[in-house]
Amino acid sequence: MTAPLSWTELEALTHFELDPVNGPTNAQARLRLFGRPESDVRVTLFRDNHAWCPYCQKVWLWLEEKQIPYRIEKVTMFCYGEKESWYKRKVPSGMLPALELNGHLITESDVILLALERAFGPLTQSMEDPRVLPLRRLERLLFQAWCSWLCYPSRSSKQEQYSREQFTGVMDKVESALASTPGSYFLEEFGTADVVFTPYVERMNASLYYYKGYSMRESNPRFAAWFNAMESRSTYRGTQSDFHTHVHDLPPQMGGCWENGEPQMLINKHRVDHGSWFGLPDVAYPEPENSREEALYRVIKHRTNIIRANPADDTLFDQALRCALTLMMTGEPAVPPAGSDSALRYLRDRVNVPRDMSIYAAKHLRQALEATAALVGDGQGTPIPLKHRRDQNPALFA
Ligand SMILES: N[C@@H](CCC(=O)N[C@@H](CS)C(=O)NCC(=O)O)C(=O)O
Repeated sequence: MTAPLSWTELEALTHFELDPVNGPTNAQARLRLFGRPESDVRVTLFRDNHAWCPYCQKVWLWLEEKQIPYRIEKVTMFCYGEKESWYKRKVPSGMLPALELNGHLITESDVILLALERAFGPLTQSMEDPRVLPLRRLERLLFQAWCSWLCYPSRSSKQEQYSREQFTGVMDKVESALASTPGSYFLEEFGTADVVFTPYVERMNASLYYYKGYSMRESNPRFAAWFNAMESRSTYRGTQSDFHTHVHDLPPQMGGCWENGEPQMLINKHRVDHGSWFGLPDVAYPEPENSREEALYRVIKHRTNIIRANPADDTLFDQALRCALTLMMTGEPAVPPAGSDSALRYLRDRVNVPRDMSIYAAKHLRQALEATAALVGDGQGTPIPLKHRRDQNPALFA
């Protein structure tokens, strides 16, 4: 056992650097230039603070793929806190995403993509291409089958089985669509159809694993190959979330997610909530070498707010957090103060991907927080609320 490193000693252990403006896709940027001058910016994307909204992810990914210079304005979603009044004046419904193109405001993600296509050309294929239209319809069909299974309680195991078969039936159609062209993407080349599918299949993969014990990525080989191909793109990696973030973000947004209580579901749920987070089918690309350094860098940057937002005493949690970071960086366990187990697990449950850090960085941080907490007890943090996520209110981090 070792003593926890000081913040200064920890700072010396990270050389993580990322240029948010011209570097790879990232959730922290407020401006993206792709090496162009700021005077080239004609677009502002209004998206949610938590990089959670699936419709925002669709537009975000499109802009990143096309390398269109743009500004980002972040807005709070209703279930996380107070909607900014400047945004309500602009978009009275408060809905996201919205986009300003040459000063004109556009809402509705598909309308936004059509306007962007008109201004900058399509992303390989147009949204209205005759090969893309049936794929867009298939995506909505899969979405409906997913909602019917996930968001309504089953009154019997027969009904549960029916909902599952409805979903896997549509999934078979997705497999056939993917198999009908050479390569891993929906059409011959990566393009609009892949962007349209991305946000919700990422959420389906997470939620069905956790609430239904069904591993979409492991049960569908063409879909798995498509997911791997998406993960070969740094654009997608920059927007990609993890299982833990999704399964706890979804219930307030979807009006509830229903567990089926089956043995595999219970195993999966325990794994997503308590670890180990490595090896989960939320990611398959090899881990970048600097993921621990990234996690450390992000925690150091926001440590004052992280400590303030934690329900535990600041001095106690400061020390406990340094113990976890010491373990993460040196492999040496450092015993945290008695009573800090629930505070460490509170943070373990509130790391948000990709808002705070990328997927592997978050796995390391969750793992170190859990292992350090386990040295002093099995106390859990305040439960994650199901009806809202005001525990993640961005105002706490202003
Ligand atoms: N049809 C819309 C749907 C957009 C939508 O449902 N946005 C949700 C977030 S996923 C929203 O902004 N809700 C308001 C809020 O949560 O603050 C689109 O495609 O843009």
